Amino acid sequence: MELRINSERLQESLAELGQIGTIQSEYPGISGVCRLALSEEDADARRLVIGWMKRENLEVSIDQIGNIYATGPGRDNTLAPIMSGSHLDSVPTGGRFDGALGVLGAIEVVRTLNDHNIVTRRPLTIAVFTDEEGCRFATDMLGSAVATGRIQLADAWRLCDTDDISVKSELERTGFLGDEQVGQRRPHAFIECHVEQGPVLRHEGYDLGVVTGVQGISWQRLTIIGSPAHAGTTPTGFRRDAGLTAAKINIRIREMCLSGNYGSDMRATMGVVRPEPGSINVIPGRVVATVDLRNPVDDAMLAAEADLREFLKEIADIDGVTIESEQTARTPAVSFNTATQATIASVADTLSLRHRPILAGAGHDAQEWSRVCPTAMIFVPGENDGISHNAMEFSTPEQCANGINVLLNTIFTLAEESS
Ligand code: HGY
Ligand code: MN
Ligand code: MN
Repeated sequence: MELRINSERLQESLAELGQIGTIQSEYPGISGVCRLALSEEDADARRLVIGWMKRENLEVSIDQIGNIYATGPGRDNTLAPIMSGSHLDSVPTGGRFDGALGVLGAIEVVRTLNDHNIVTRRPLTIAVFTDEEGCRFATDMLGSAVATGRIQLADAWRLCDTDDISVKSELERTGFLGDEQVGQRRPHAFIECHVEQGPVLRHEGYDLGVVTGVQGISWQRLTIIGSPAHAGTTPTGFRRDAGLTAAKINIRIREMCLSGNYGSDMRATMGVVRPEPGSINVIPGRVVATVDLRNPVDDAMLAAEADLREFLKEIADIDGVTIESEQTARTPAVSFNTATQATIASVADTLSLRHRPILAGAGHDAQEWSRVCPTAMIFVPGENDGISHNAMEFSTPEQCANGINVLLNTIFTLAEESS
């Protein structure tokens, strides 16, 4: 039996959630969201979603890193649940679908099963994970990484934002410092539906992507120390210009990508460049800059990191500055469970939806859960070349419904598995 979701209801939920932390974009009439992890906006979004979970008679529990788990009973509650979910936090210029589609889609799955009075064999858990984006507290997938043992709770609690406000104090302030002990949950399987955040599916005419895995991620924060000096009186030869060094590093990471020496898919971004004192007539004496490297091949990532380390030493000498590097996130490339992928593909076939295997360019909570249980993802195409981390992020109601219908029927299939 193929079930179908209530697409209008899903769209209403996406629209209502999209009102929380809404920001106007530079595009007339297009709004995005800014819901930084554990901000008031993130907390409001969490409270809205918990209300919807309780309306479906799900039992809600919050763990010590603020992850939210909402569970509905199965026919056999001795069996491990099927878990599905994603995140509600966003980047500062976020779209309405990144993370939200996975959370609201999982809620729509439960709503649809309840509409039909269907109780699956296994219990179902919907999850909302804390600080997936990593923009505010400097490391990504924080909630999932703690729940699956990659990051220790105490280390996570200690992380601070640029105002020196800690994760733990924000969990307390927002009321999401839960008492469920982290690391206890081991679902039978984890499925996440997410927007592709890229152009491939839309351009190639596919309805959805069966995600094969996630590429490796390496984040570092650089602190470049030169000396502030007068922009007018300081001869070029006397300068120790941290801003110039940051620019050279940015050019170098682009050259590394274009060189082909680290594979054809390496990507590098200097997303943060904060010169100090930031005055037009002062040579920057200090710059905080971030480097985000992505590579689907672990050896190539290691080579890129090593070569960048060498370059930093060289350029520090040449420019007369010092460069401190702090690794803030590092995850290897991940492959998802092939049997779980096959279930998604077969469900998509049953629903006559065109699909292809696709590697995730972005990091996702599913990458963490893939270490502890069979895990896979469903990608939904996006309009506007699949742009994301941008208010123009948009997937049509039909694209969303296709993805969540596959999520629904995949969960329904997996929930009947005995082992
Ligand atoms: O940065 C990422 O890949 C994800 O959006 N957190
Ligand atoms: Mn996301
Ligand atoms: Mn994102």
